[in-house]
Amino acid sequence: WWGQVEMGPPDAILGVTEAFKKDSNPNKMNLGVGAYRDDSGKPFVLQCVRKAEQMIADSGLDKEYSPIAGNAEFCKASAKLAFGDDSPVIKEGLISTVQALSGTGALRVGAAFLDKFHGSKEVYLPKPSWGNHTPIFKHSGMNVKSYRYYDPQTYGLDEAGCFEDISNIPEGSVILLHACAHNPTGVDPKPEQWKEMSKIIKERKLLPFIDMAYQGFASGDVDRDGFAVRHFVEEGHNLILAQSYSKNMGLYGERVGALTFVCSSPDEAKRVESQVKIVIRPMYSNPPINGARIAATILNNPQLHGQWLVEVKDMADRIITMREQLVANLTKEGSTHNWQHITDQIGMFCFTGLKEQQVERLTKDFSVFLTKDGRISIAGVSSKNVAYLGHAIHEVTK
Ligand code: PLP
Ligand code: TYF
Repeated sequence: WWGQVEMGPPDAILGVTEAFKKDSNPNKMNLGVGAYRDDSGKPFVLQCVRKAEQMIADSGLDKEYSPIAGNAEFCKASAKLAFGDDSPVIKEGLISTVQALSGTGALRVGAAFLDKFHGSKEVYLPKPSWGNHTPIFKHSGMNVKSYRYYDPQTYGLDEAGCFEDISNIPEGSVILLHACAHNPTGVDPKPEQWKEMSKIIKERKLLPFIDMAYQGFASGDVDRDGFAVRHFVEEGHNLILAQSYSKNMGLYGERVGALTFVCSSPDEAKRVESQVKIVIRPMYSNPPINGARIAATILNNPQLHGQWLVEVKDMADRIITMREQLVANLTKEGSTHNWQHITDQIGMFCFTGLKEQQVERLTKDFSVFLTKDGRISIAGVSSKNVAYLGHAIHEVTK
């Protein structure tokens, strides 16, 4: 039956890990996938997660199905984390939040809802955007377009191009925004630029779909990283928000996320939620229970919450230190290029500006694995291998 099925290409990001595993060089580095590693290069489980797991195990909860919309305590706490404890949209009942299969699942359900209920099928992504955004929206029946975002000349935001393109997006379209720590570029708009974007988006009557996969990971402070989301809400936008706990709680494989609709009235929020549940039911019926319990326990227990904030900041700070050490090592190697963007860019990734051929050499000659676009996951850099990486990058950029 499947004789005609052609071999598919490996995933652009996860395929890098596959190639990395096959390499026998003891100095090899996996800078492909965005997954945090501690300074000894090991996957990191947060202490607050270990404690929450223990508390959950001790409480002897059952394993019944979750409701379609997931763990209600988790949903409430997620909305508070995103919008702030005293957010009027929460108090006034203007939001509807459902648990999702992490950020990817939140985007996918949100996109399916849009395909079913939104007037426009057009969604505009920043150029470039996370590689999975295009297939997620296409798979849901949406048409994917783009707006200018990154300027390869300055390694920063193409402010004029971005504003101009957004000003020309047809009314009613959906615009996807990365709340913070833009993937893959590490370039975020400054608060003033977010304000301008909010204004233009409102004038153009666009629907913002905000993807927040890294709250806390950009600055080390979850409230600061929530600036864009909170500003858009204060400005009265009705929007959709996808949240992920993969990175900021290190819950990658637990698949913990949330999808929130900010609506015009409590009645609208209830109607929207009823339909989101109808979208979810044939997709996966209801979400898994364990990860949401862990996240809810951390968010709702003041002591664990406090510890979590410290641990998020520790992860963010280690990444910032590695950025500085990478630049220091490039300088030590004698590189004459300007590498300031490595420290200017934020979050898990650095968009190095390396060309495809240089990326190929880095992998072939030095066993440094990264995506073809020159993105490196700084989370994979440690005090032990940063000198090697500096040397390797210098060698291919001489
Ligand atoms: N959105 C962006 C921009 C991401 O970078 C990621 C993960 O890398 C996600 C969403 C979703 O990840 P997950 O499905 O693990 O929450
Ligand atoms: O590194 C990145 O950009 C992500 C990481 O289910 C990732 O693609 C990997 C697996 C997954 C979601 C995100």
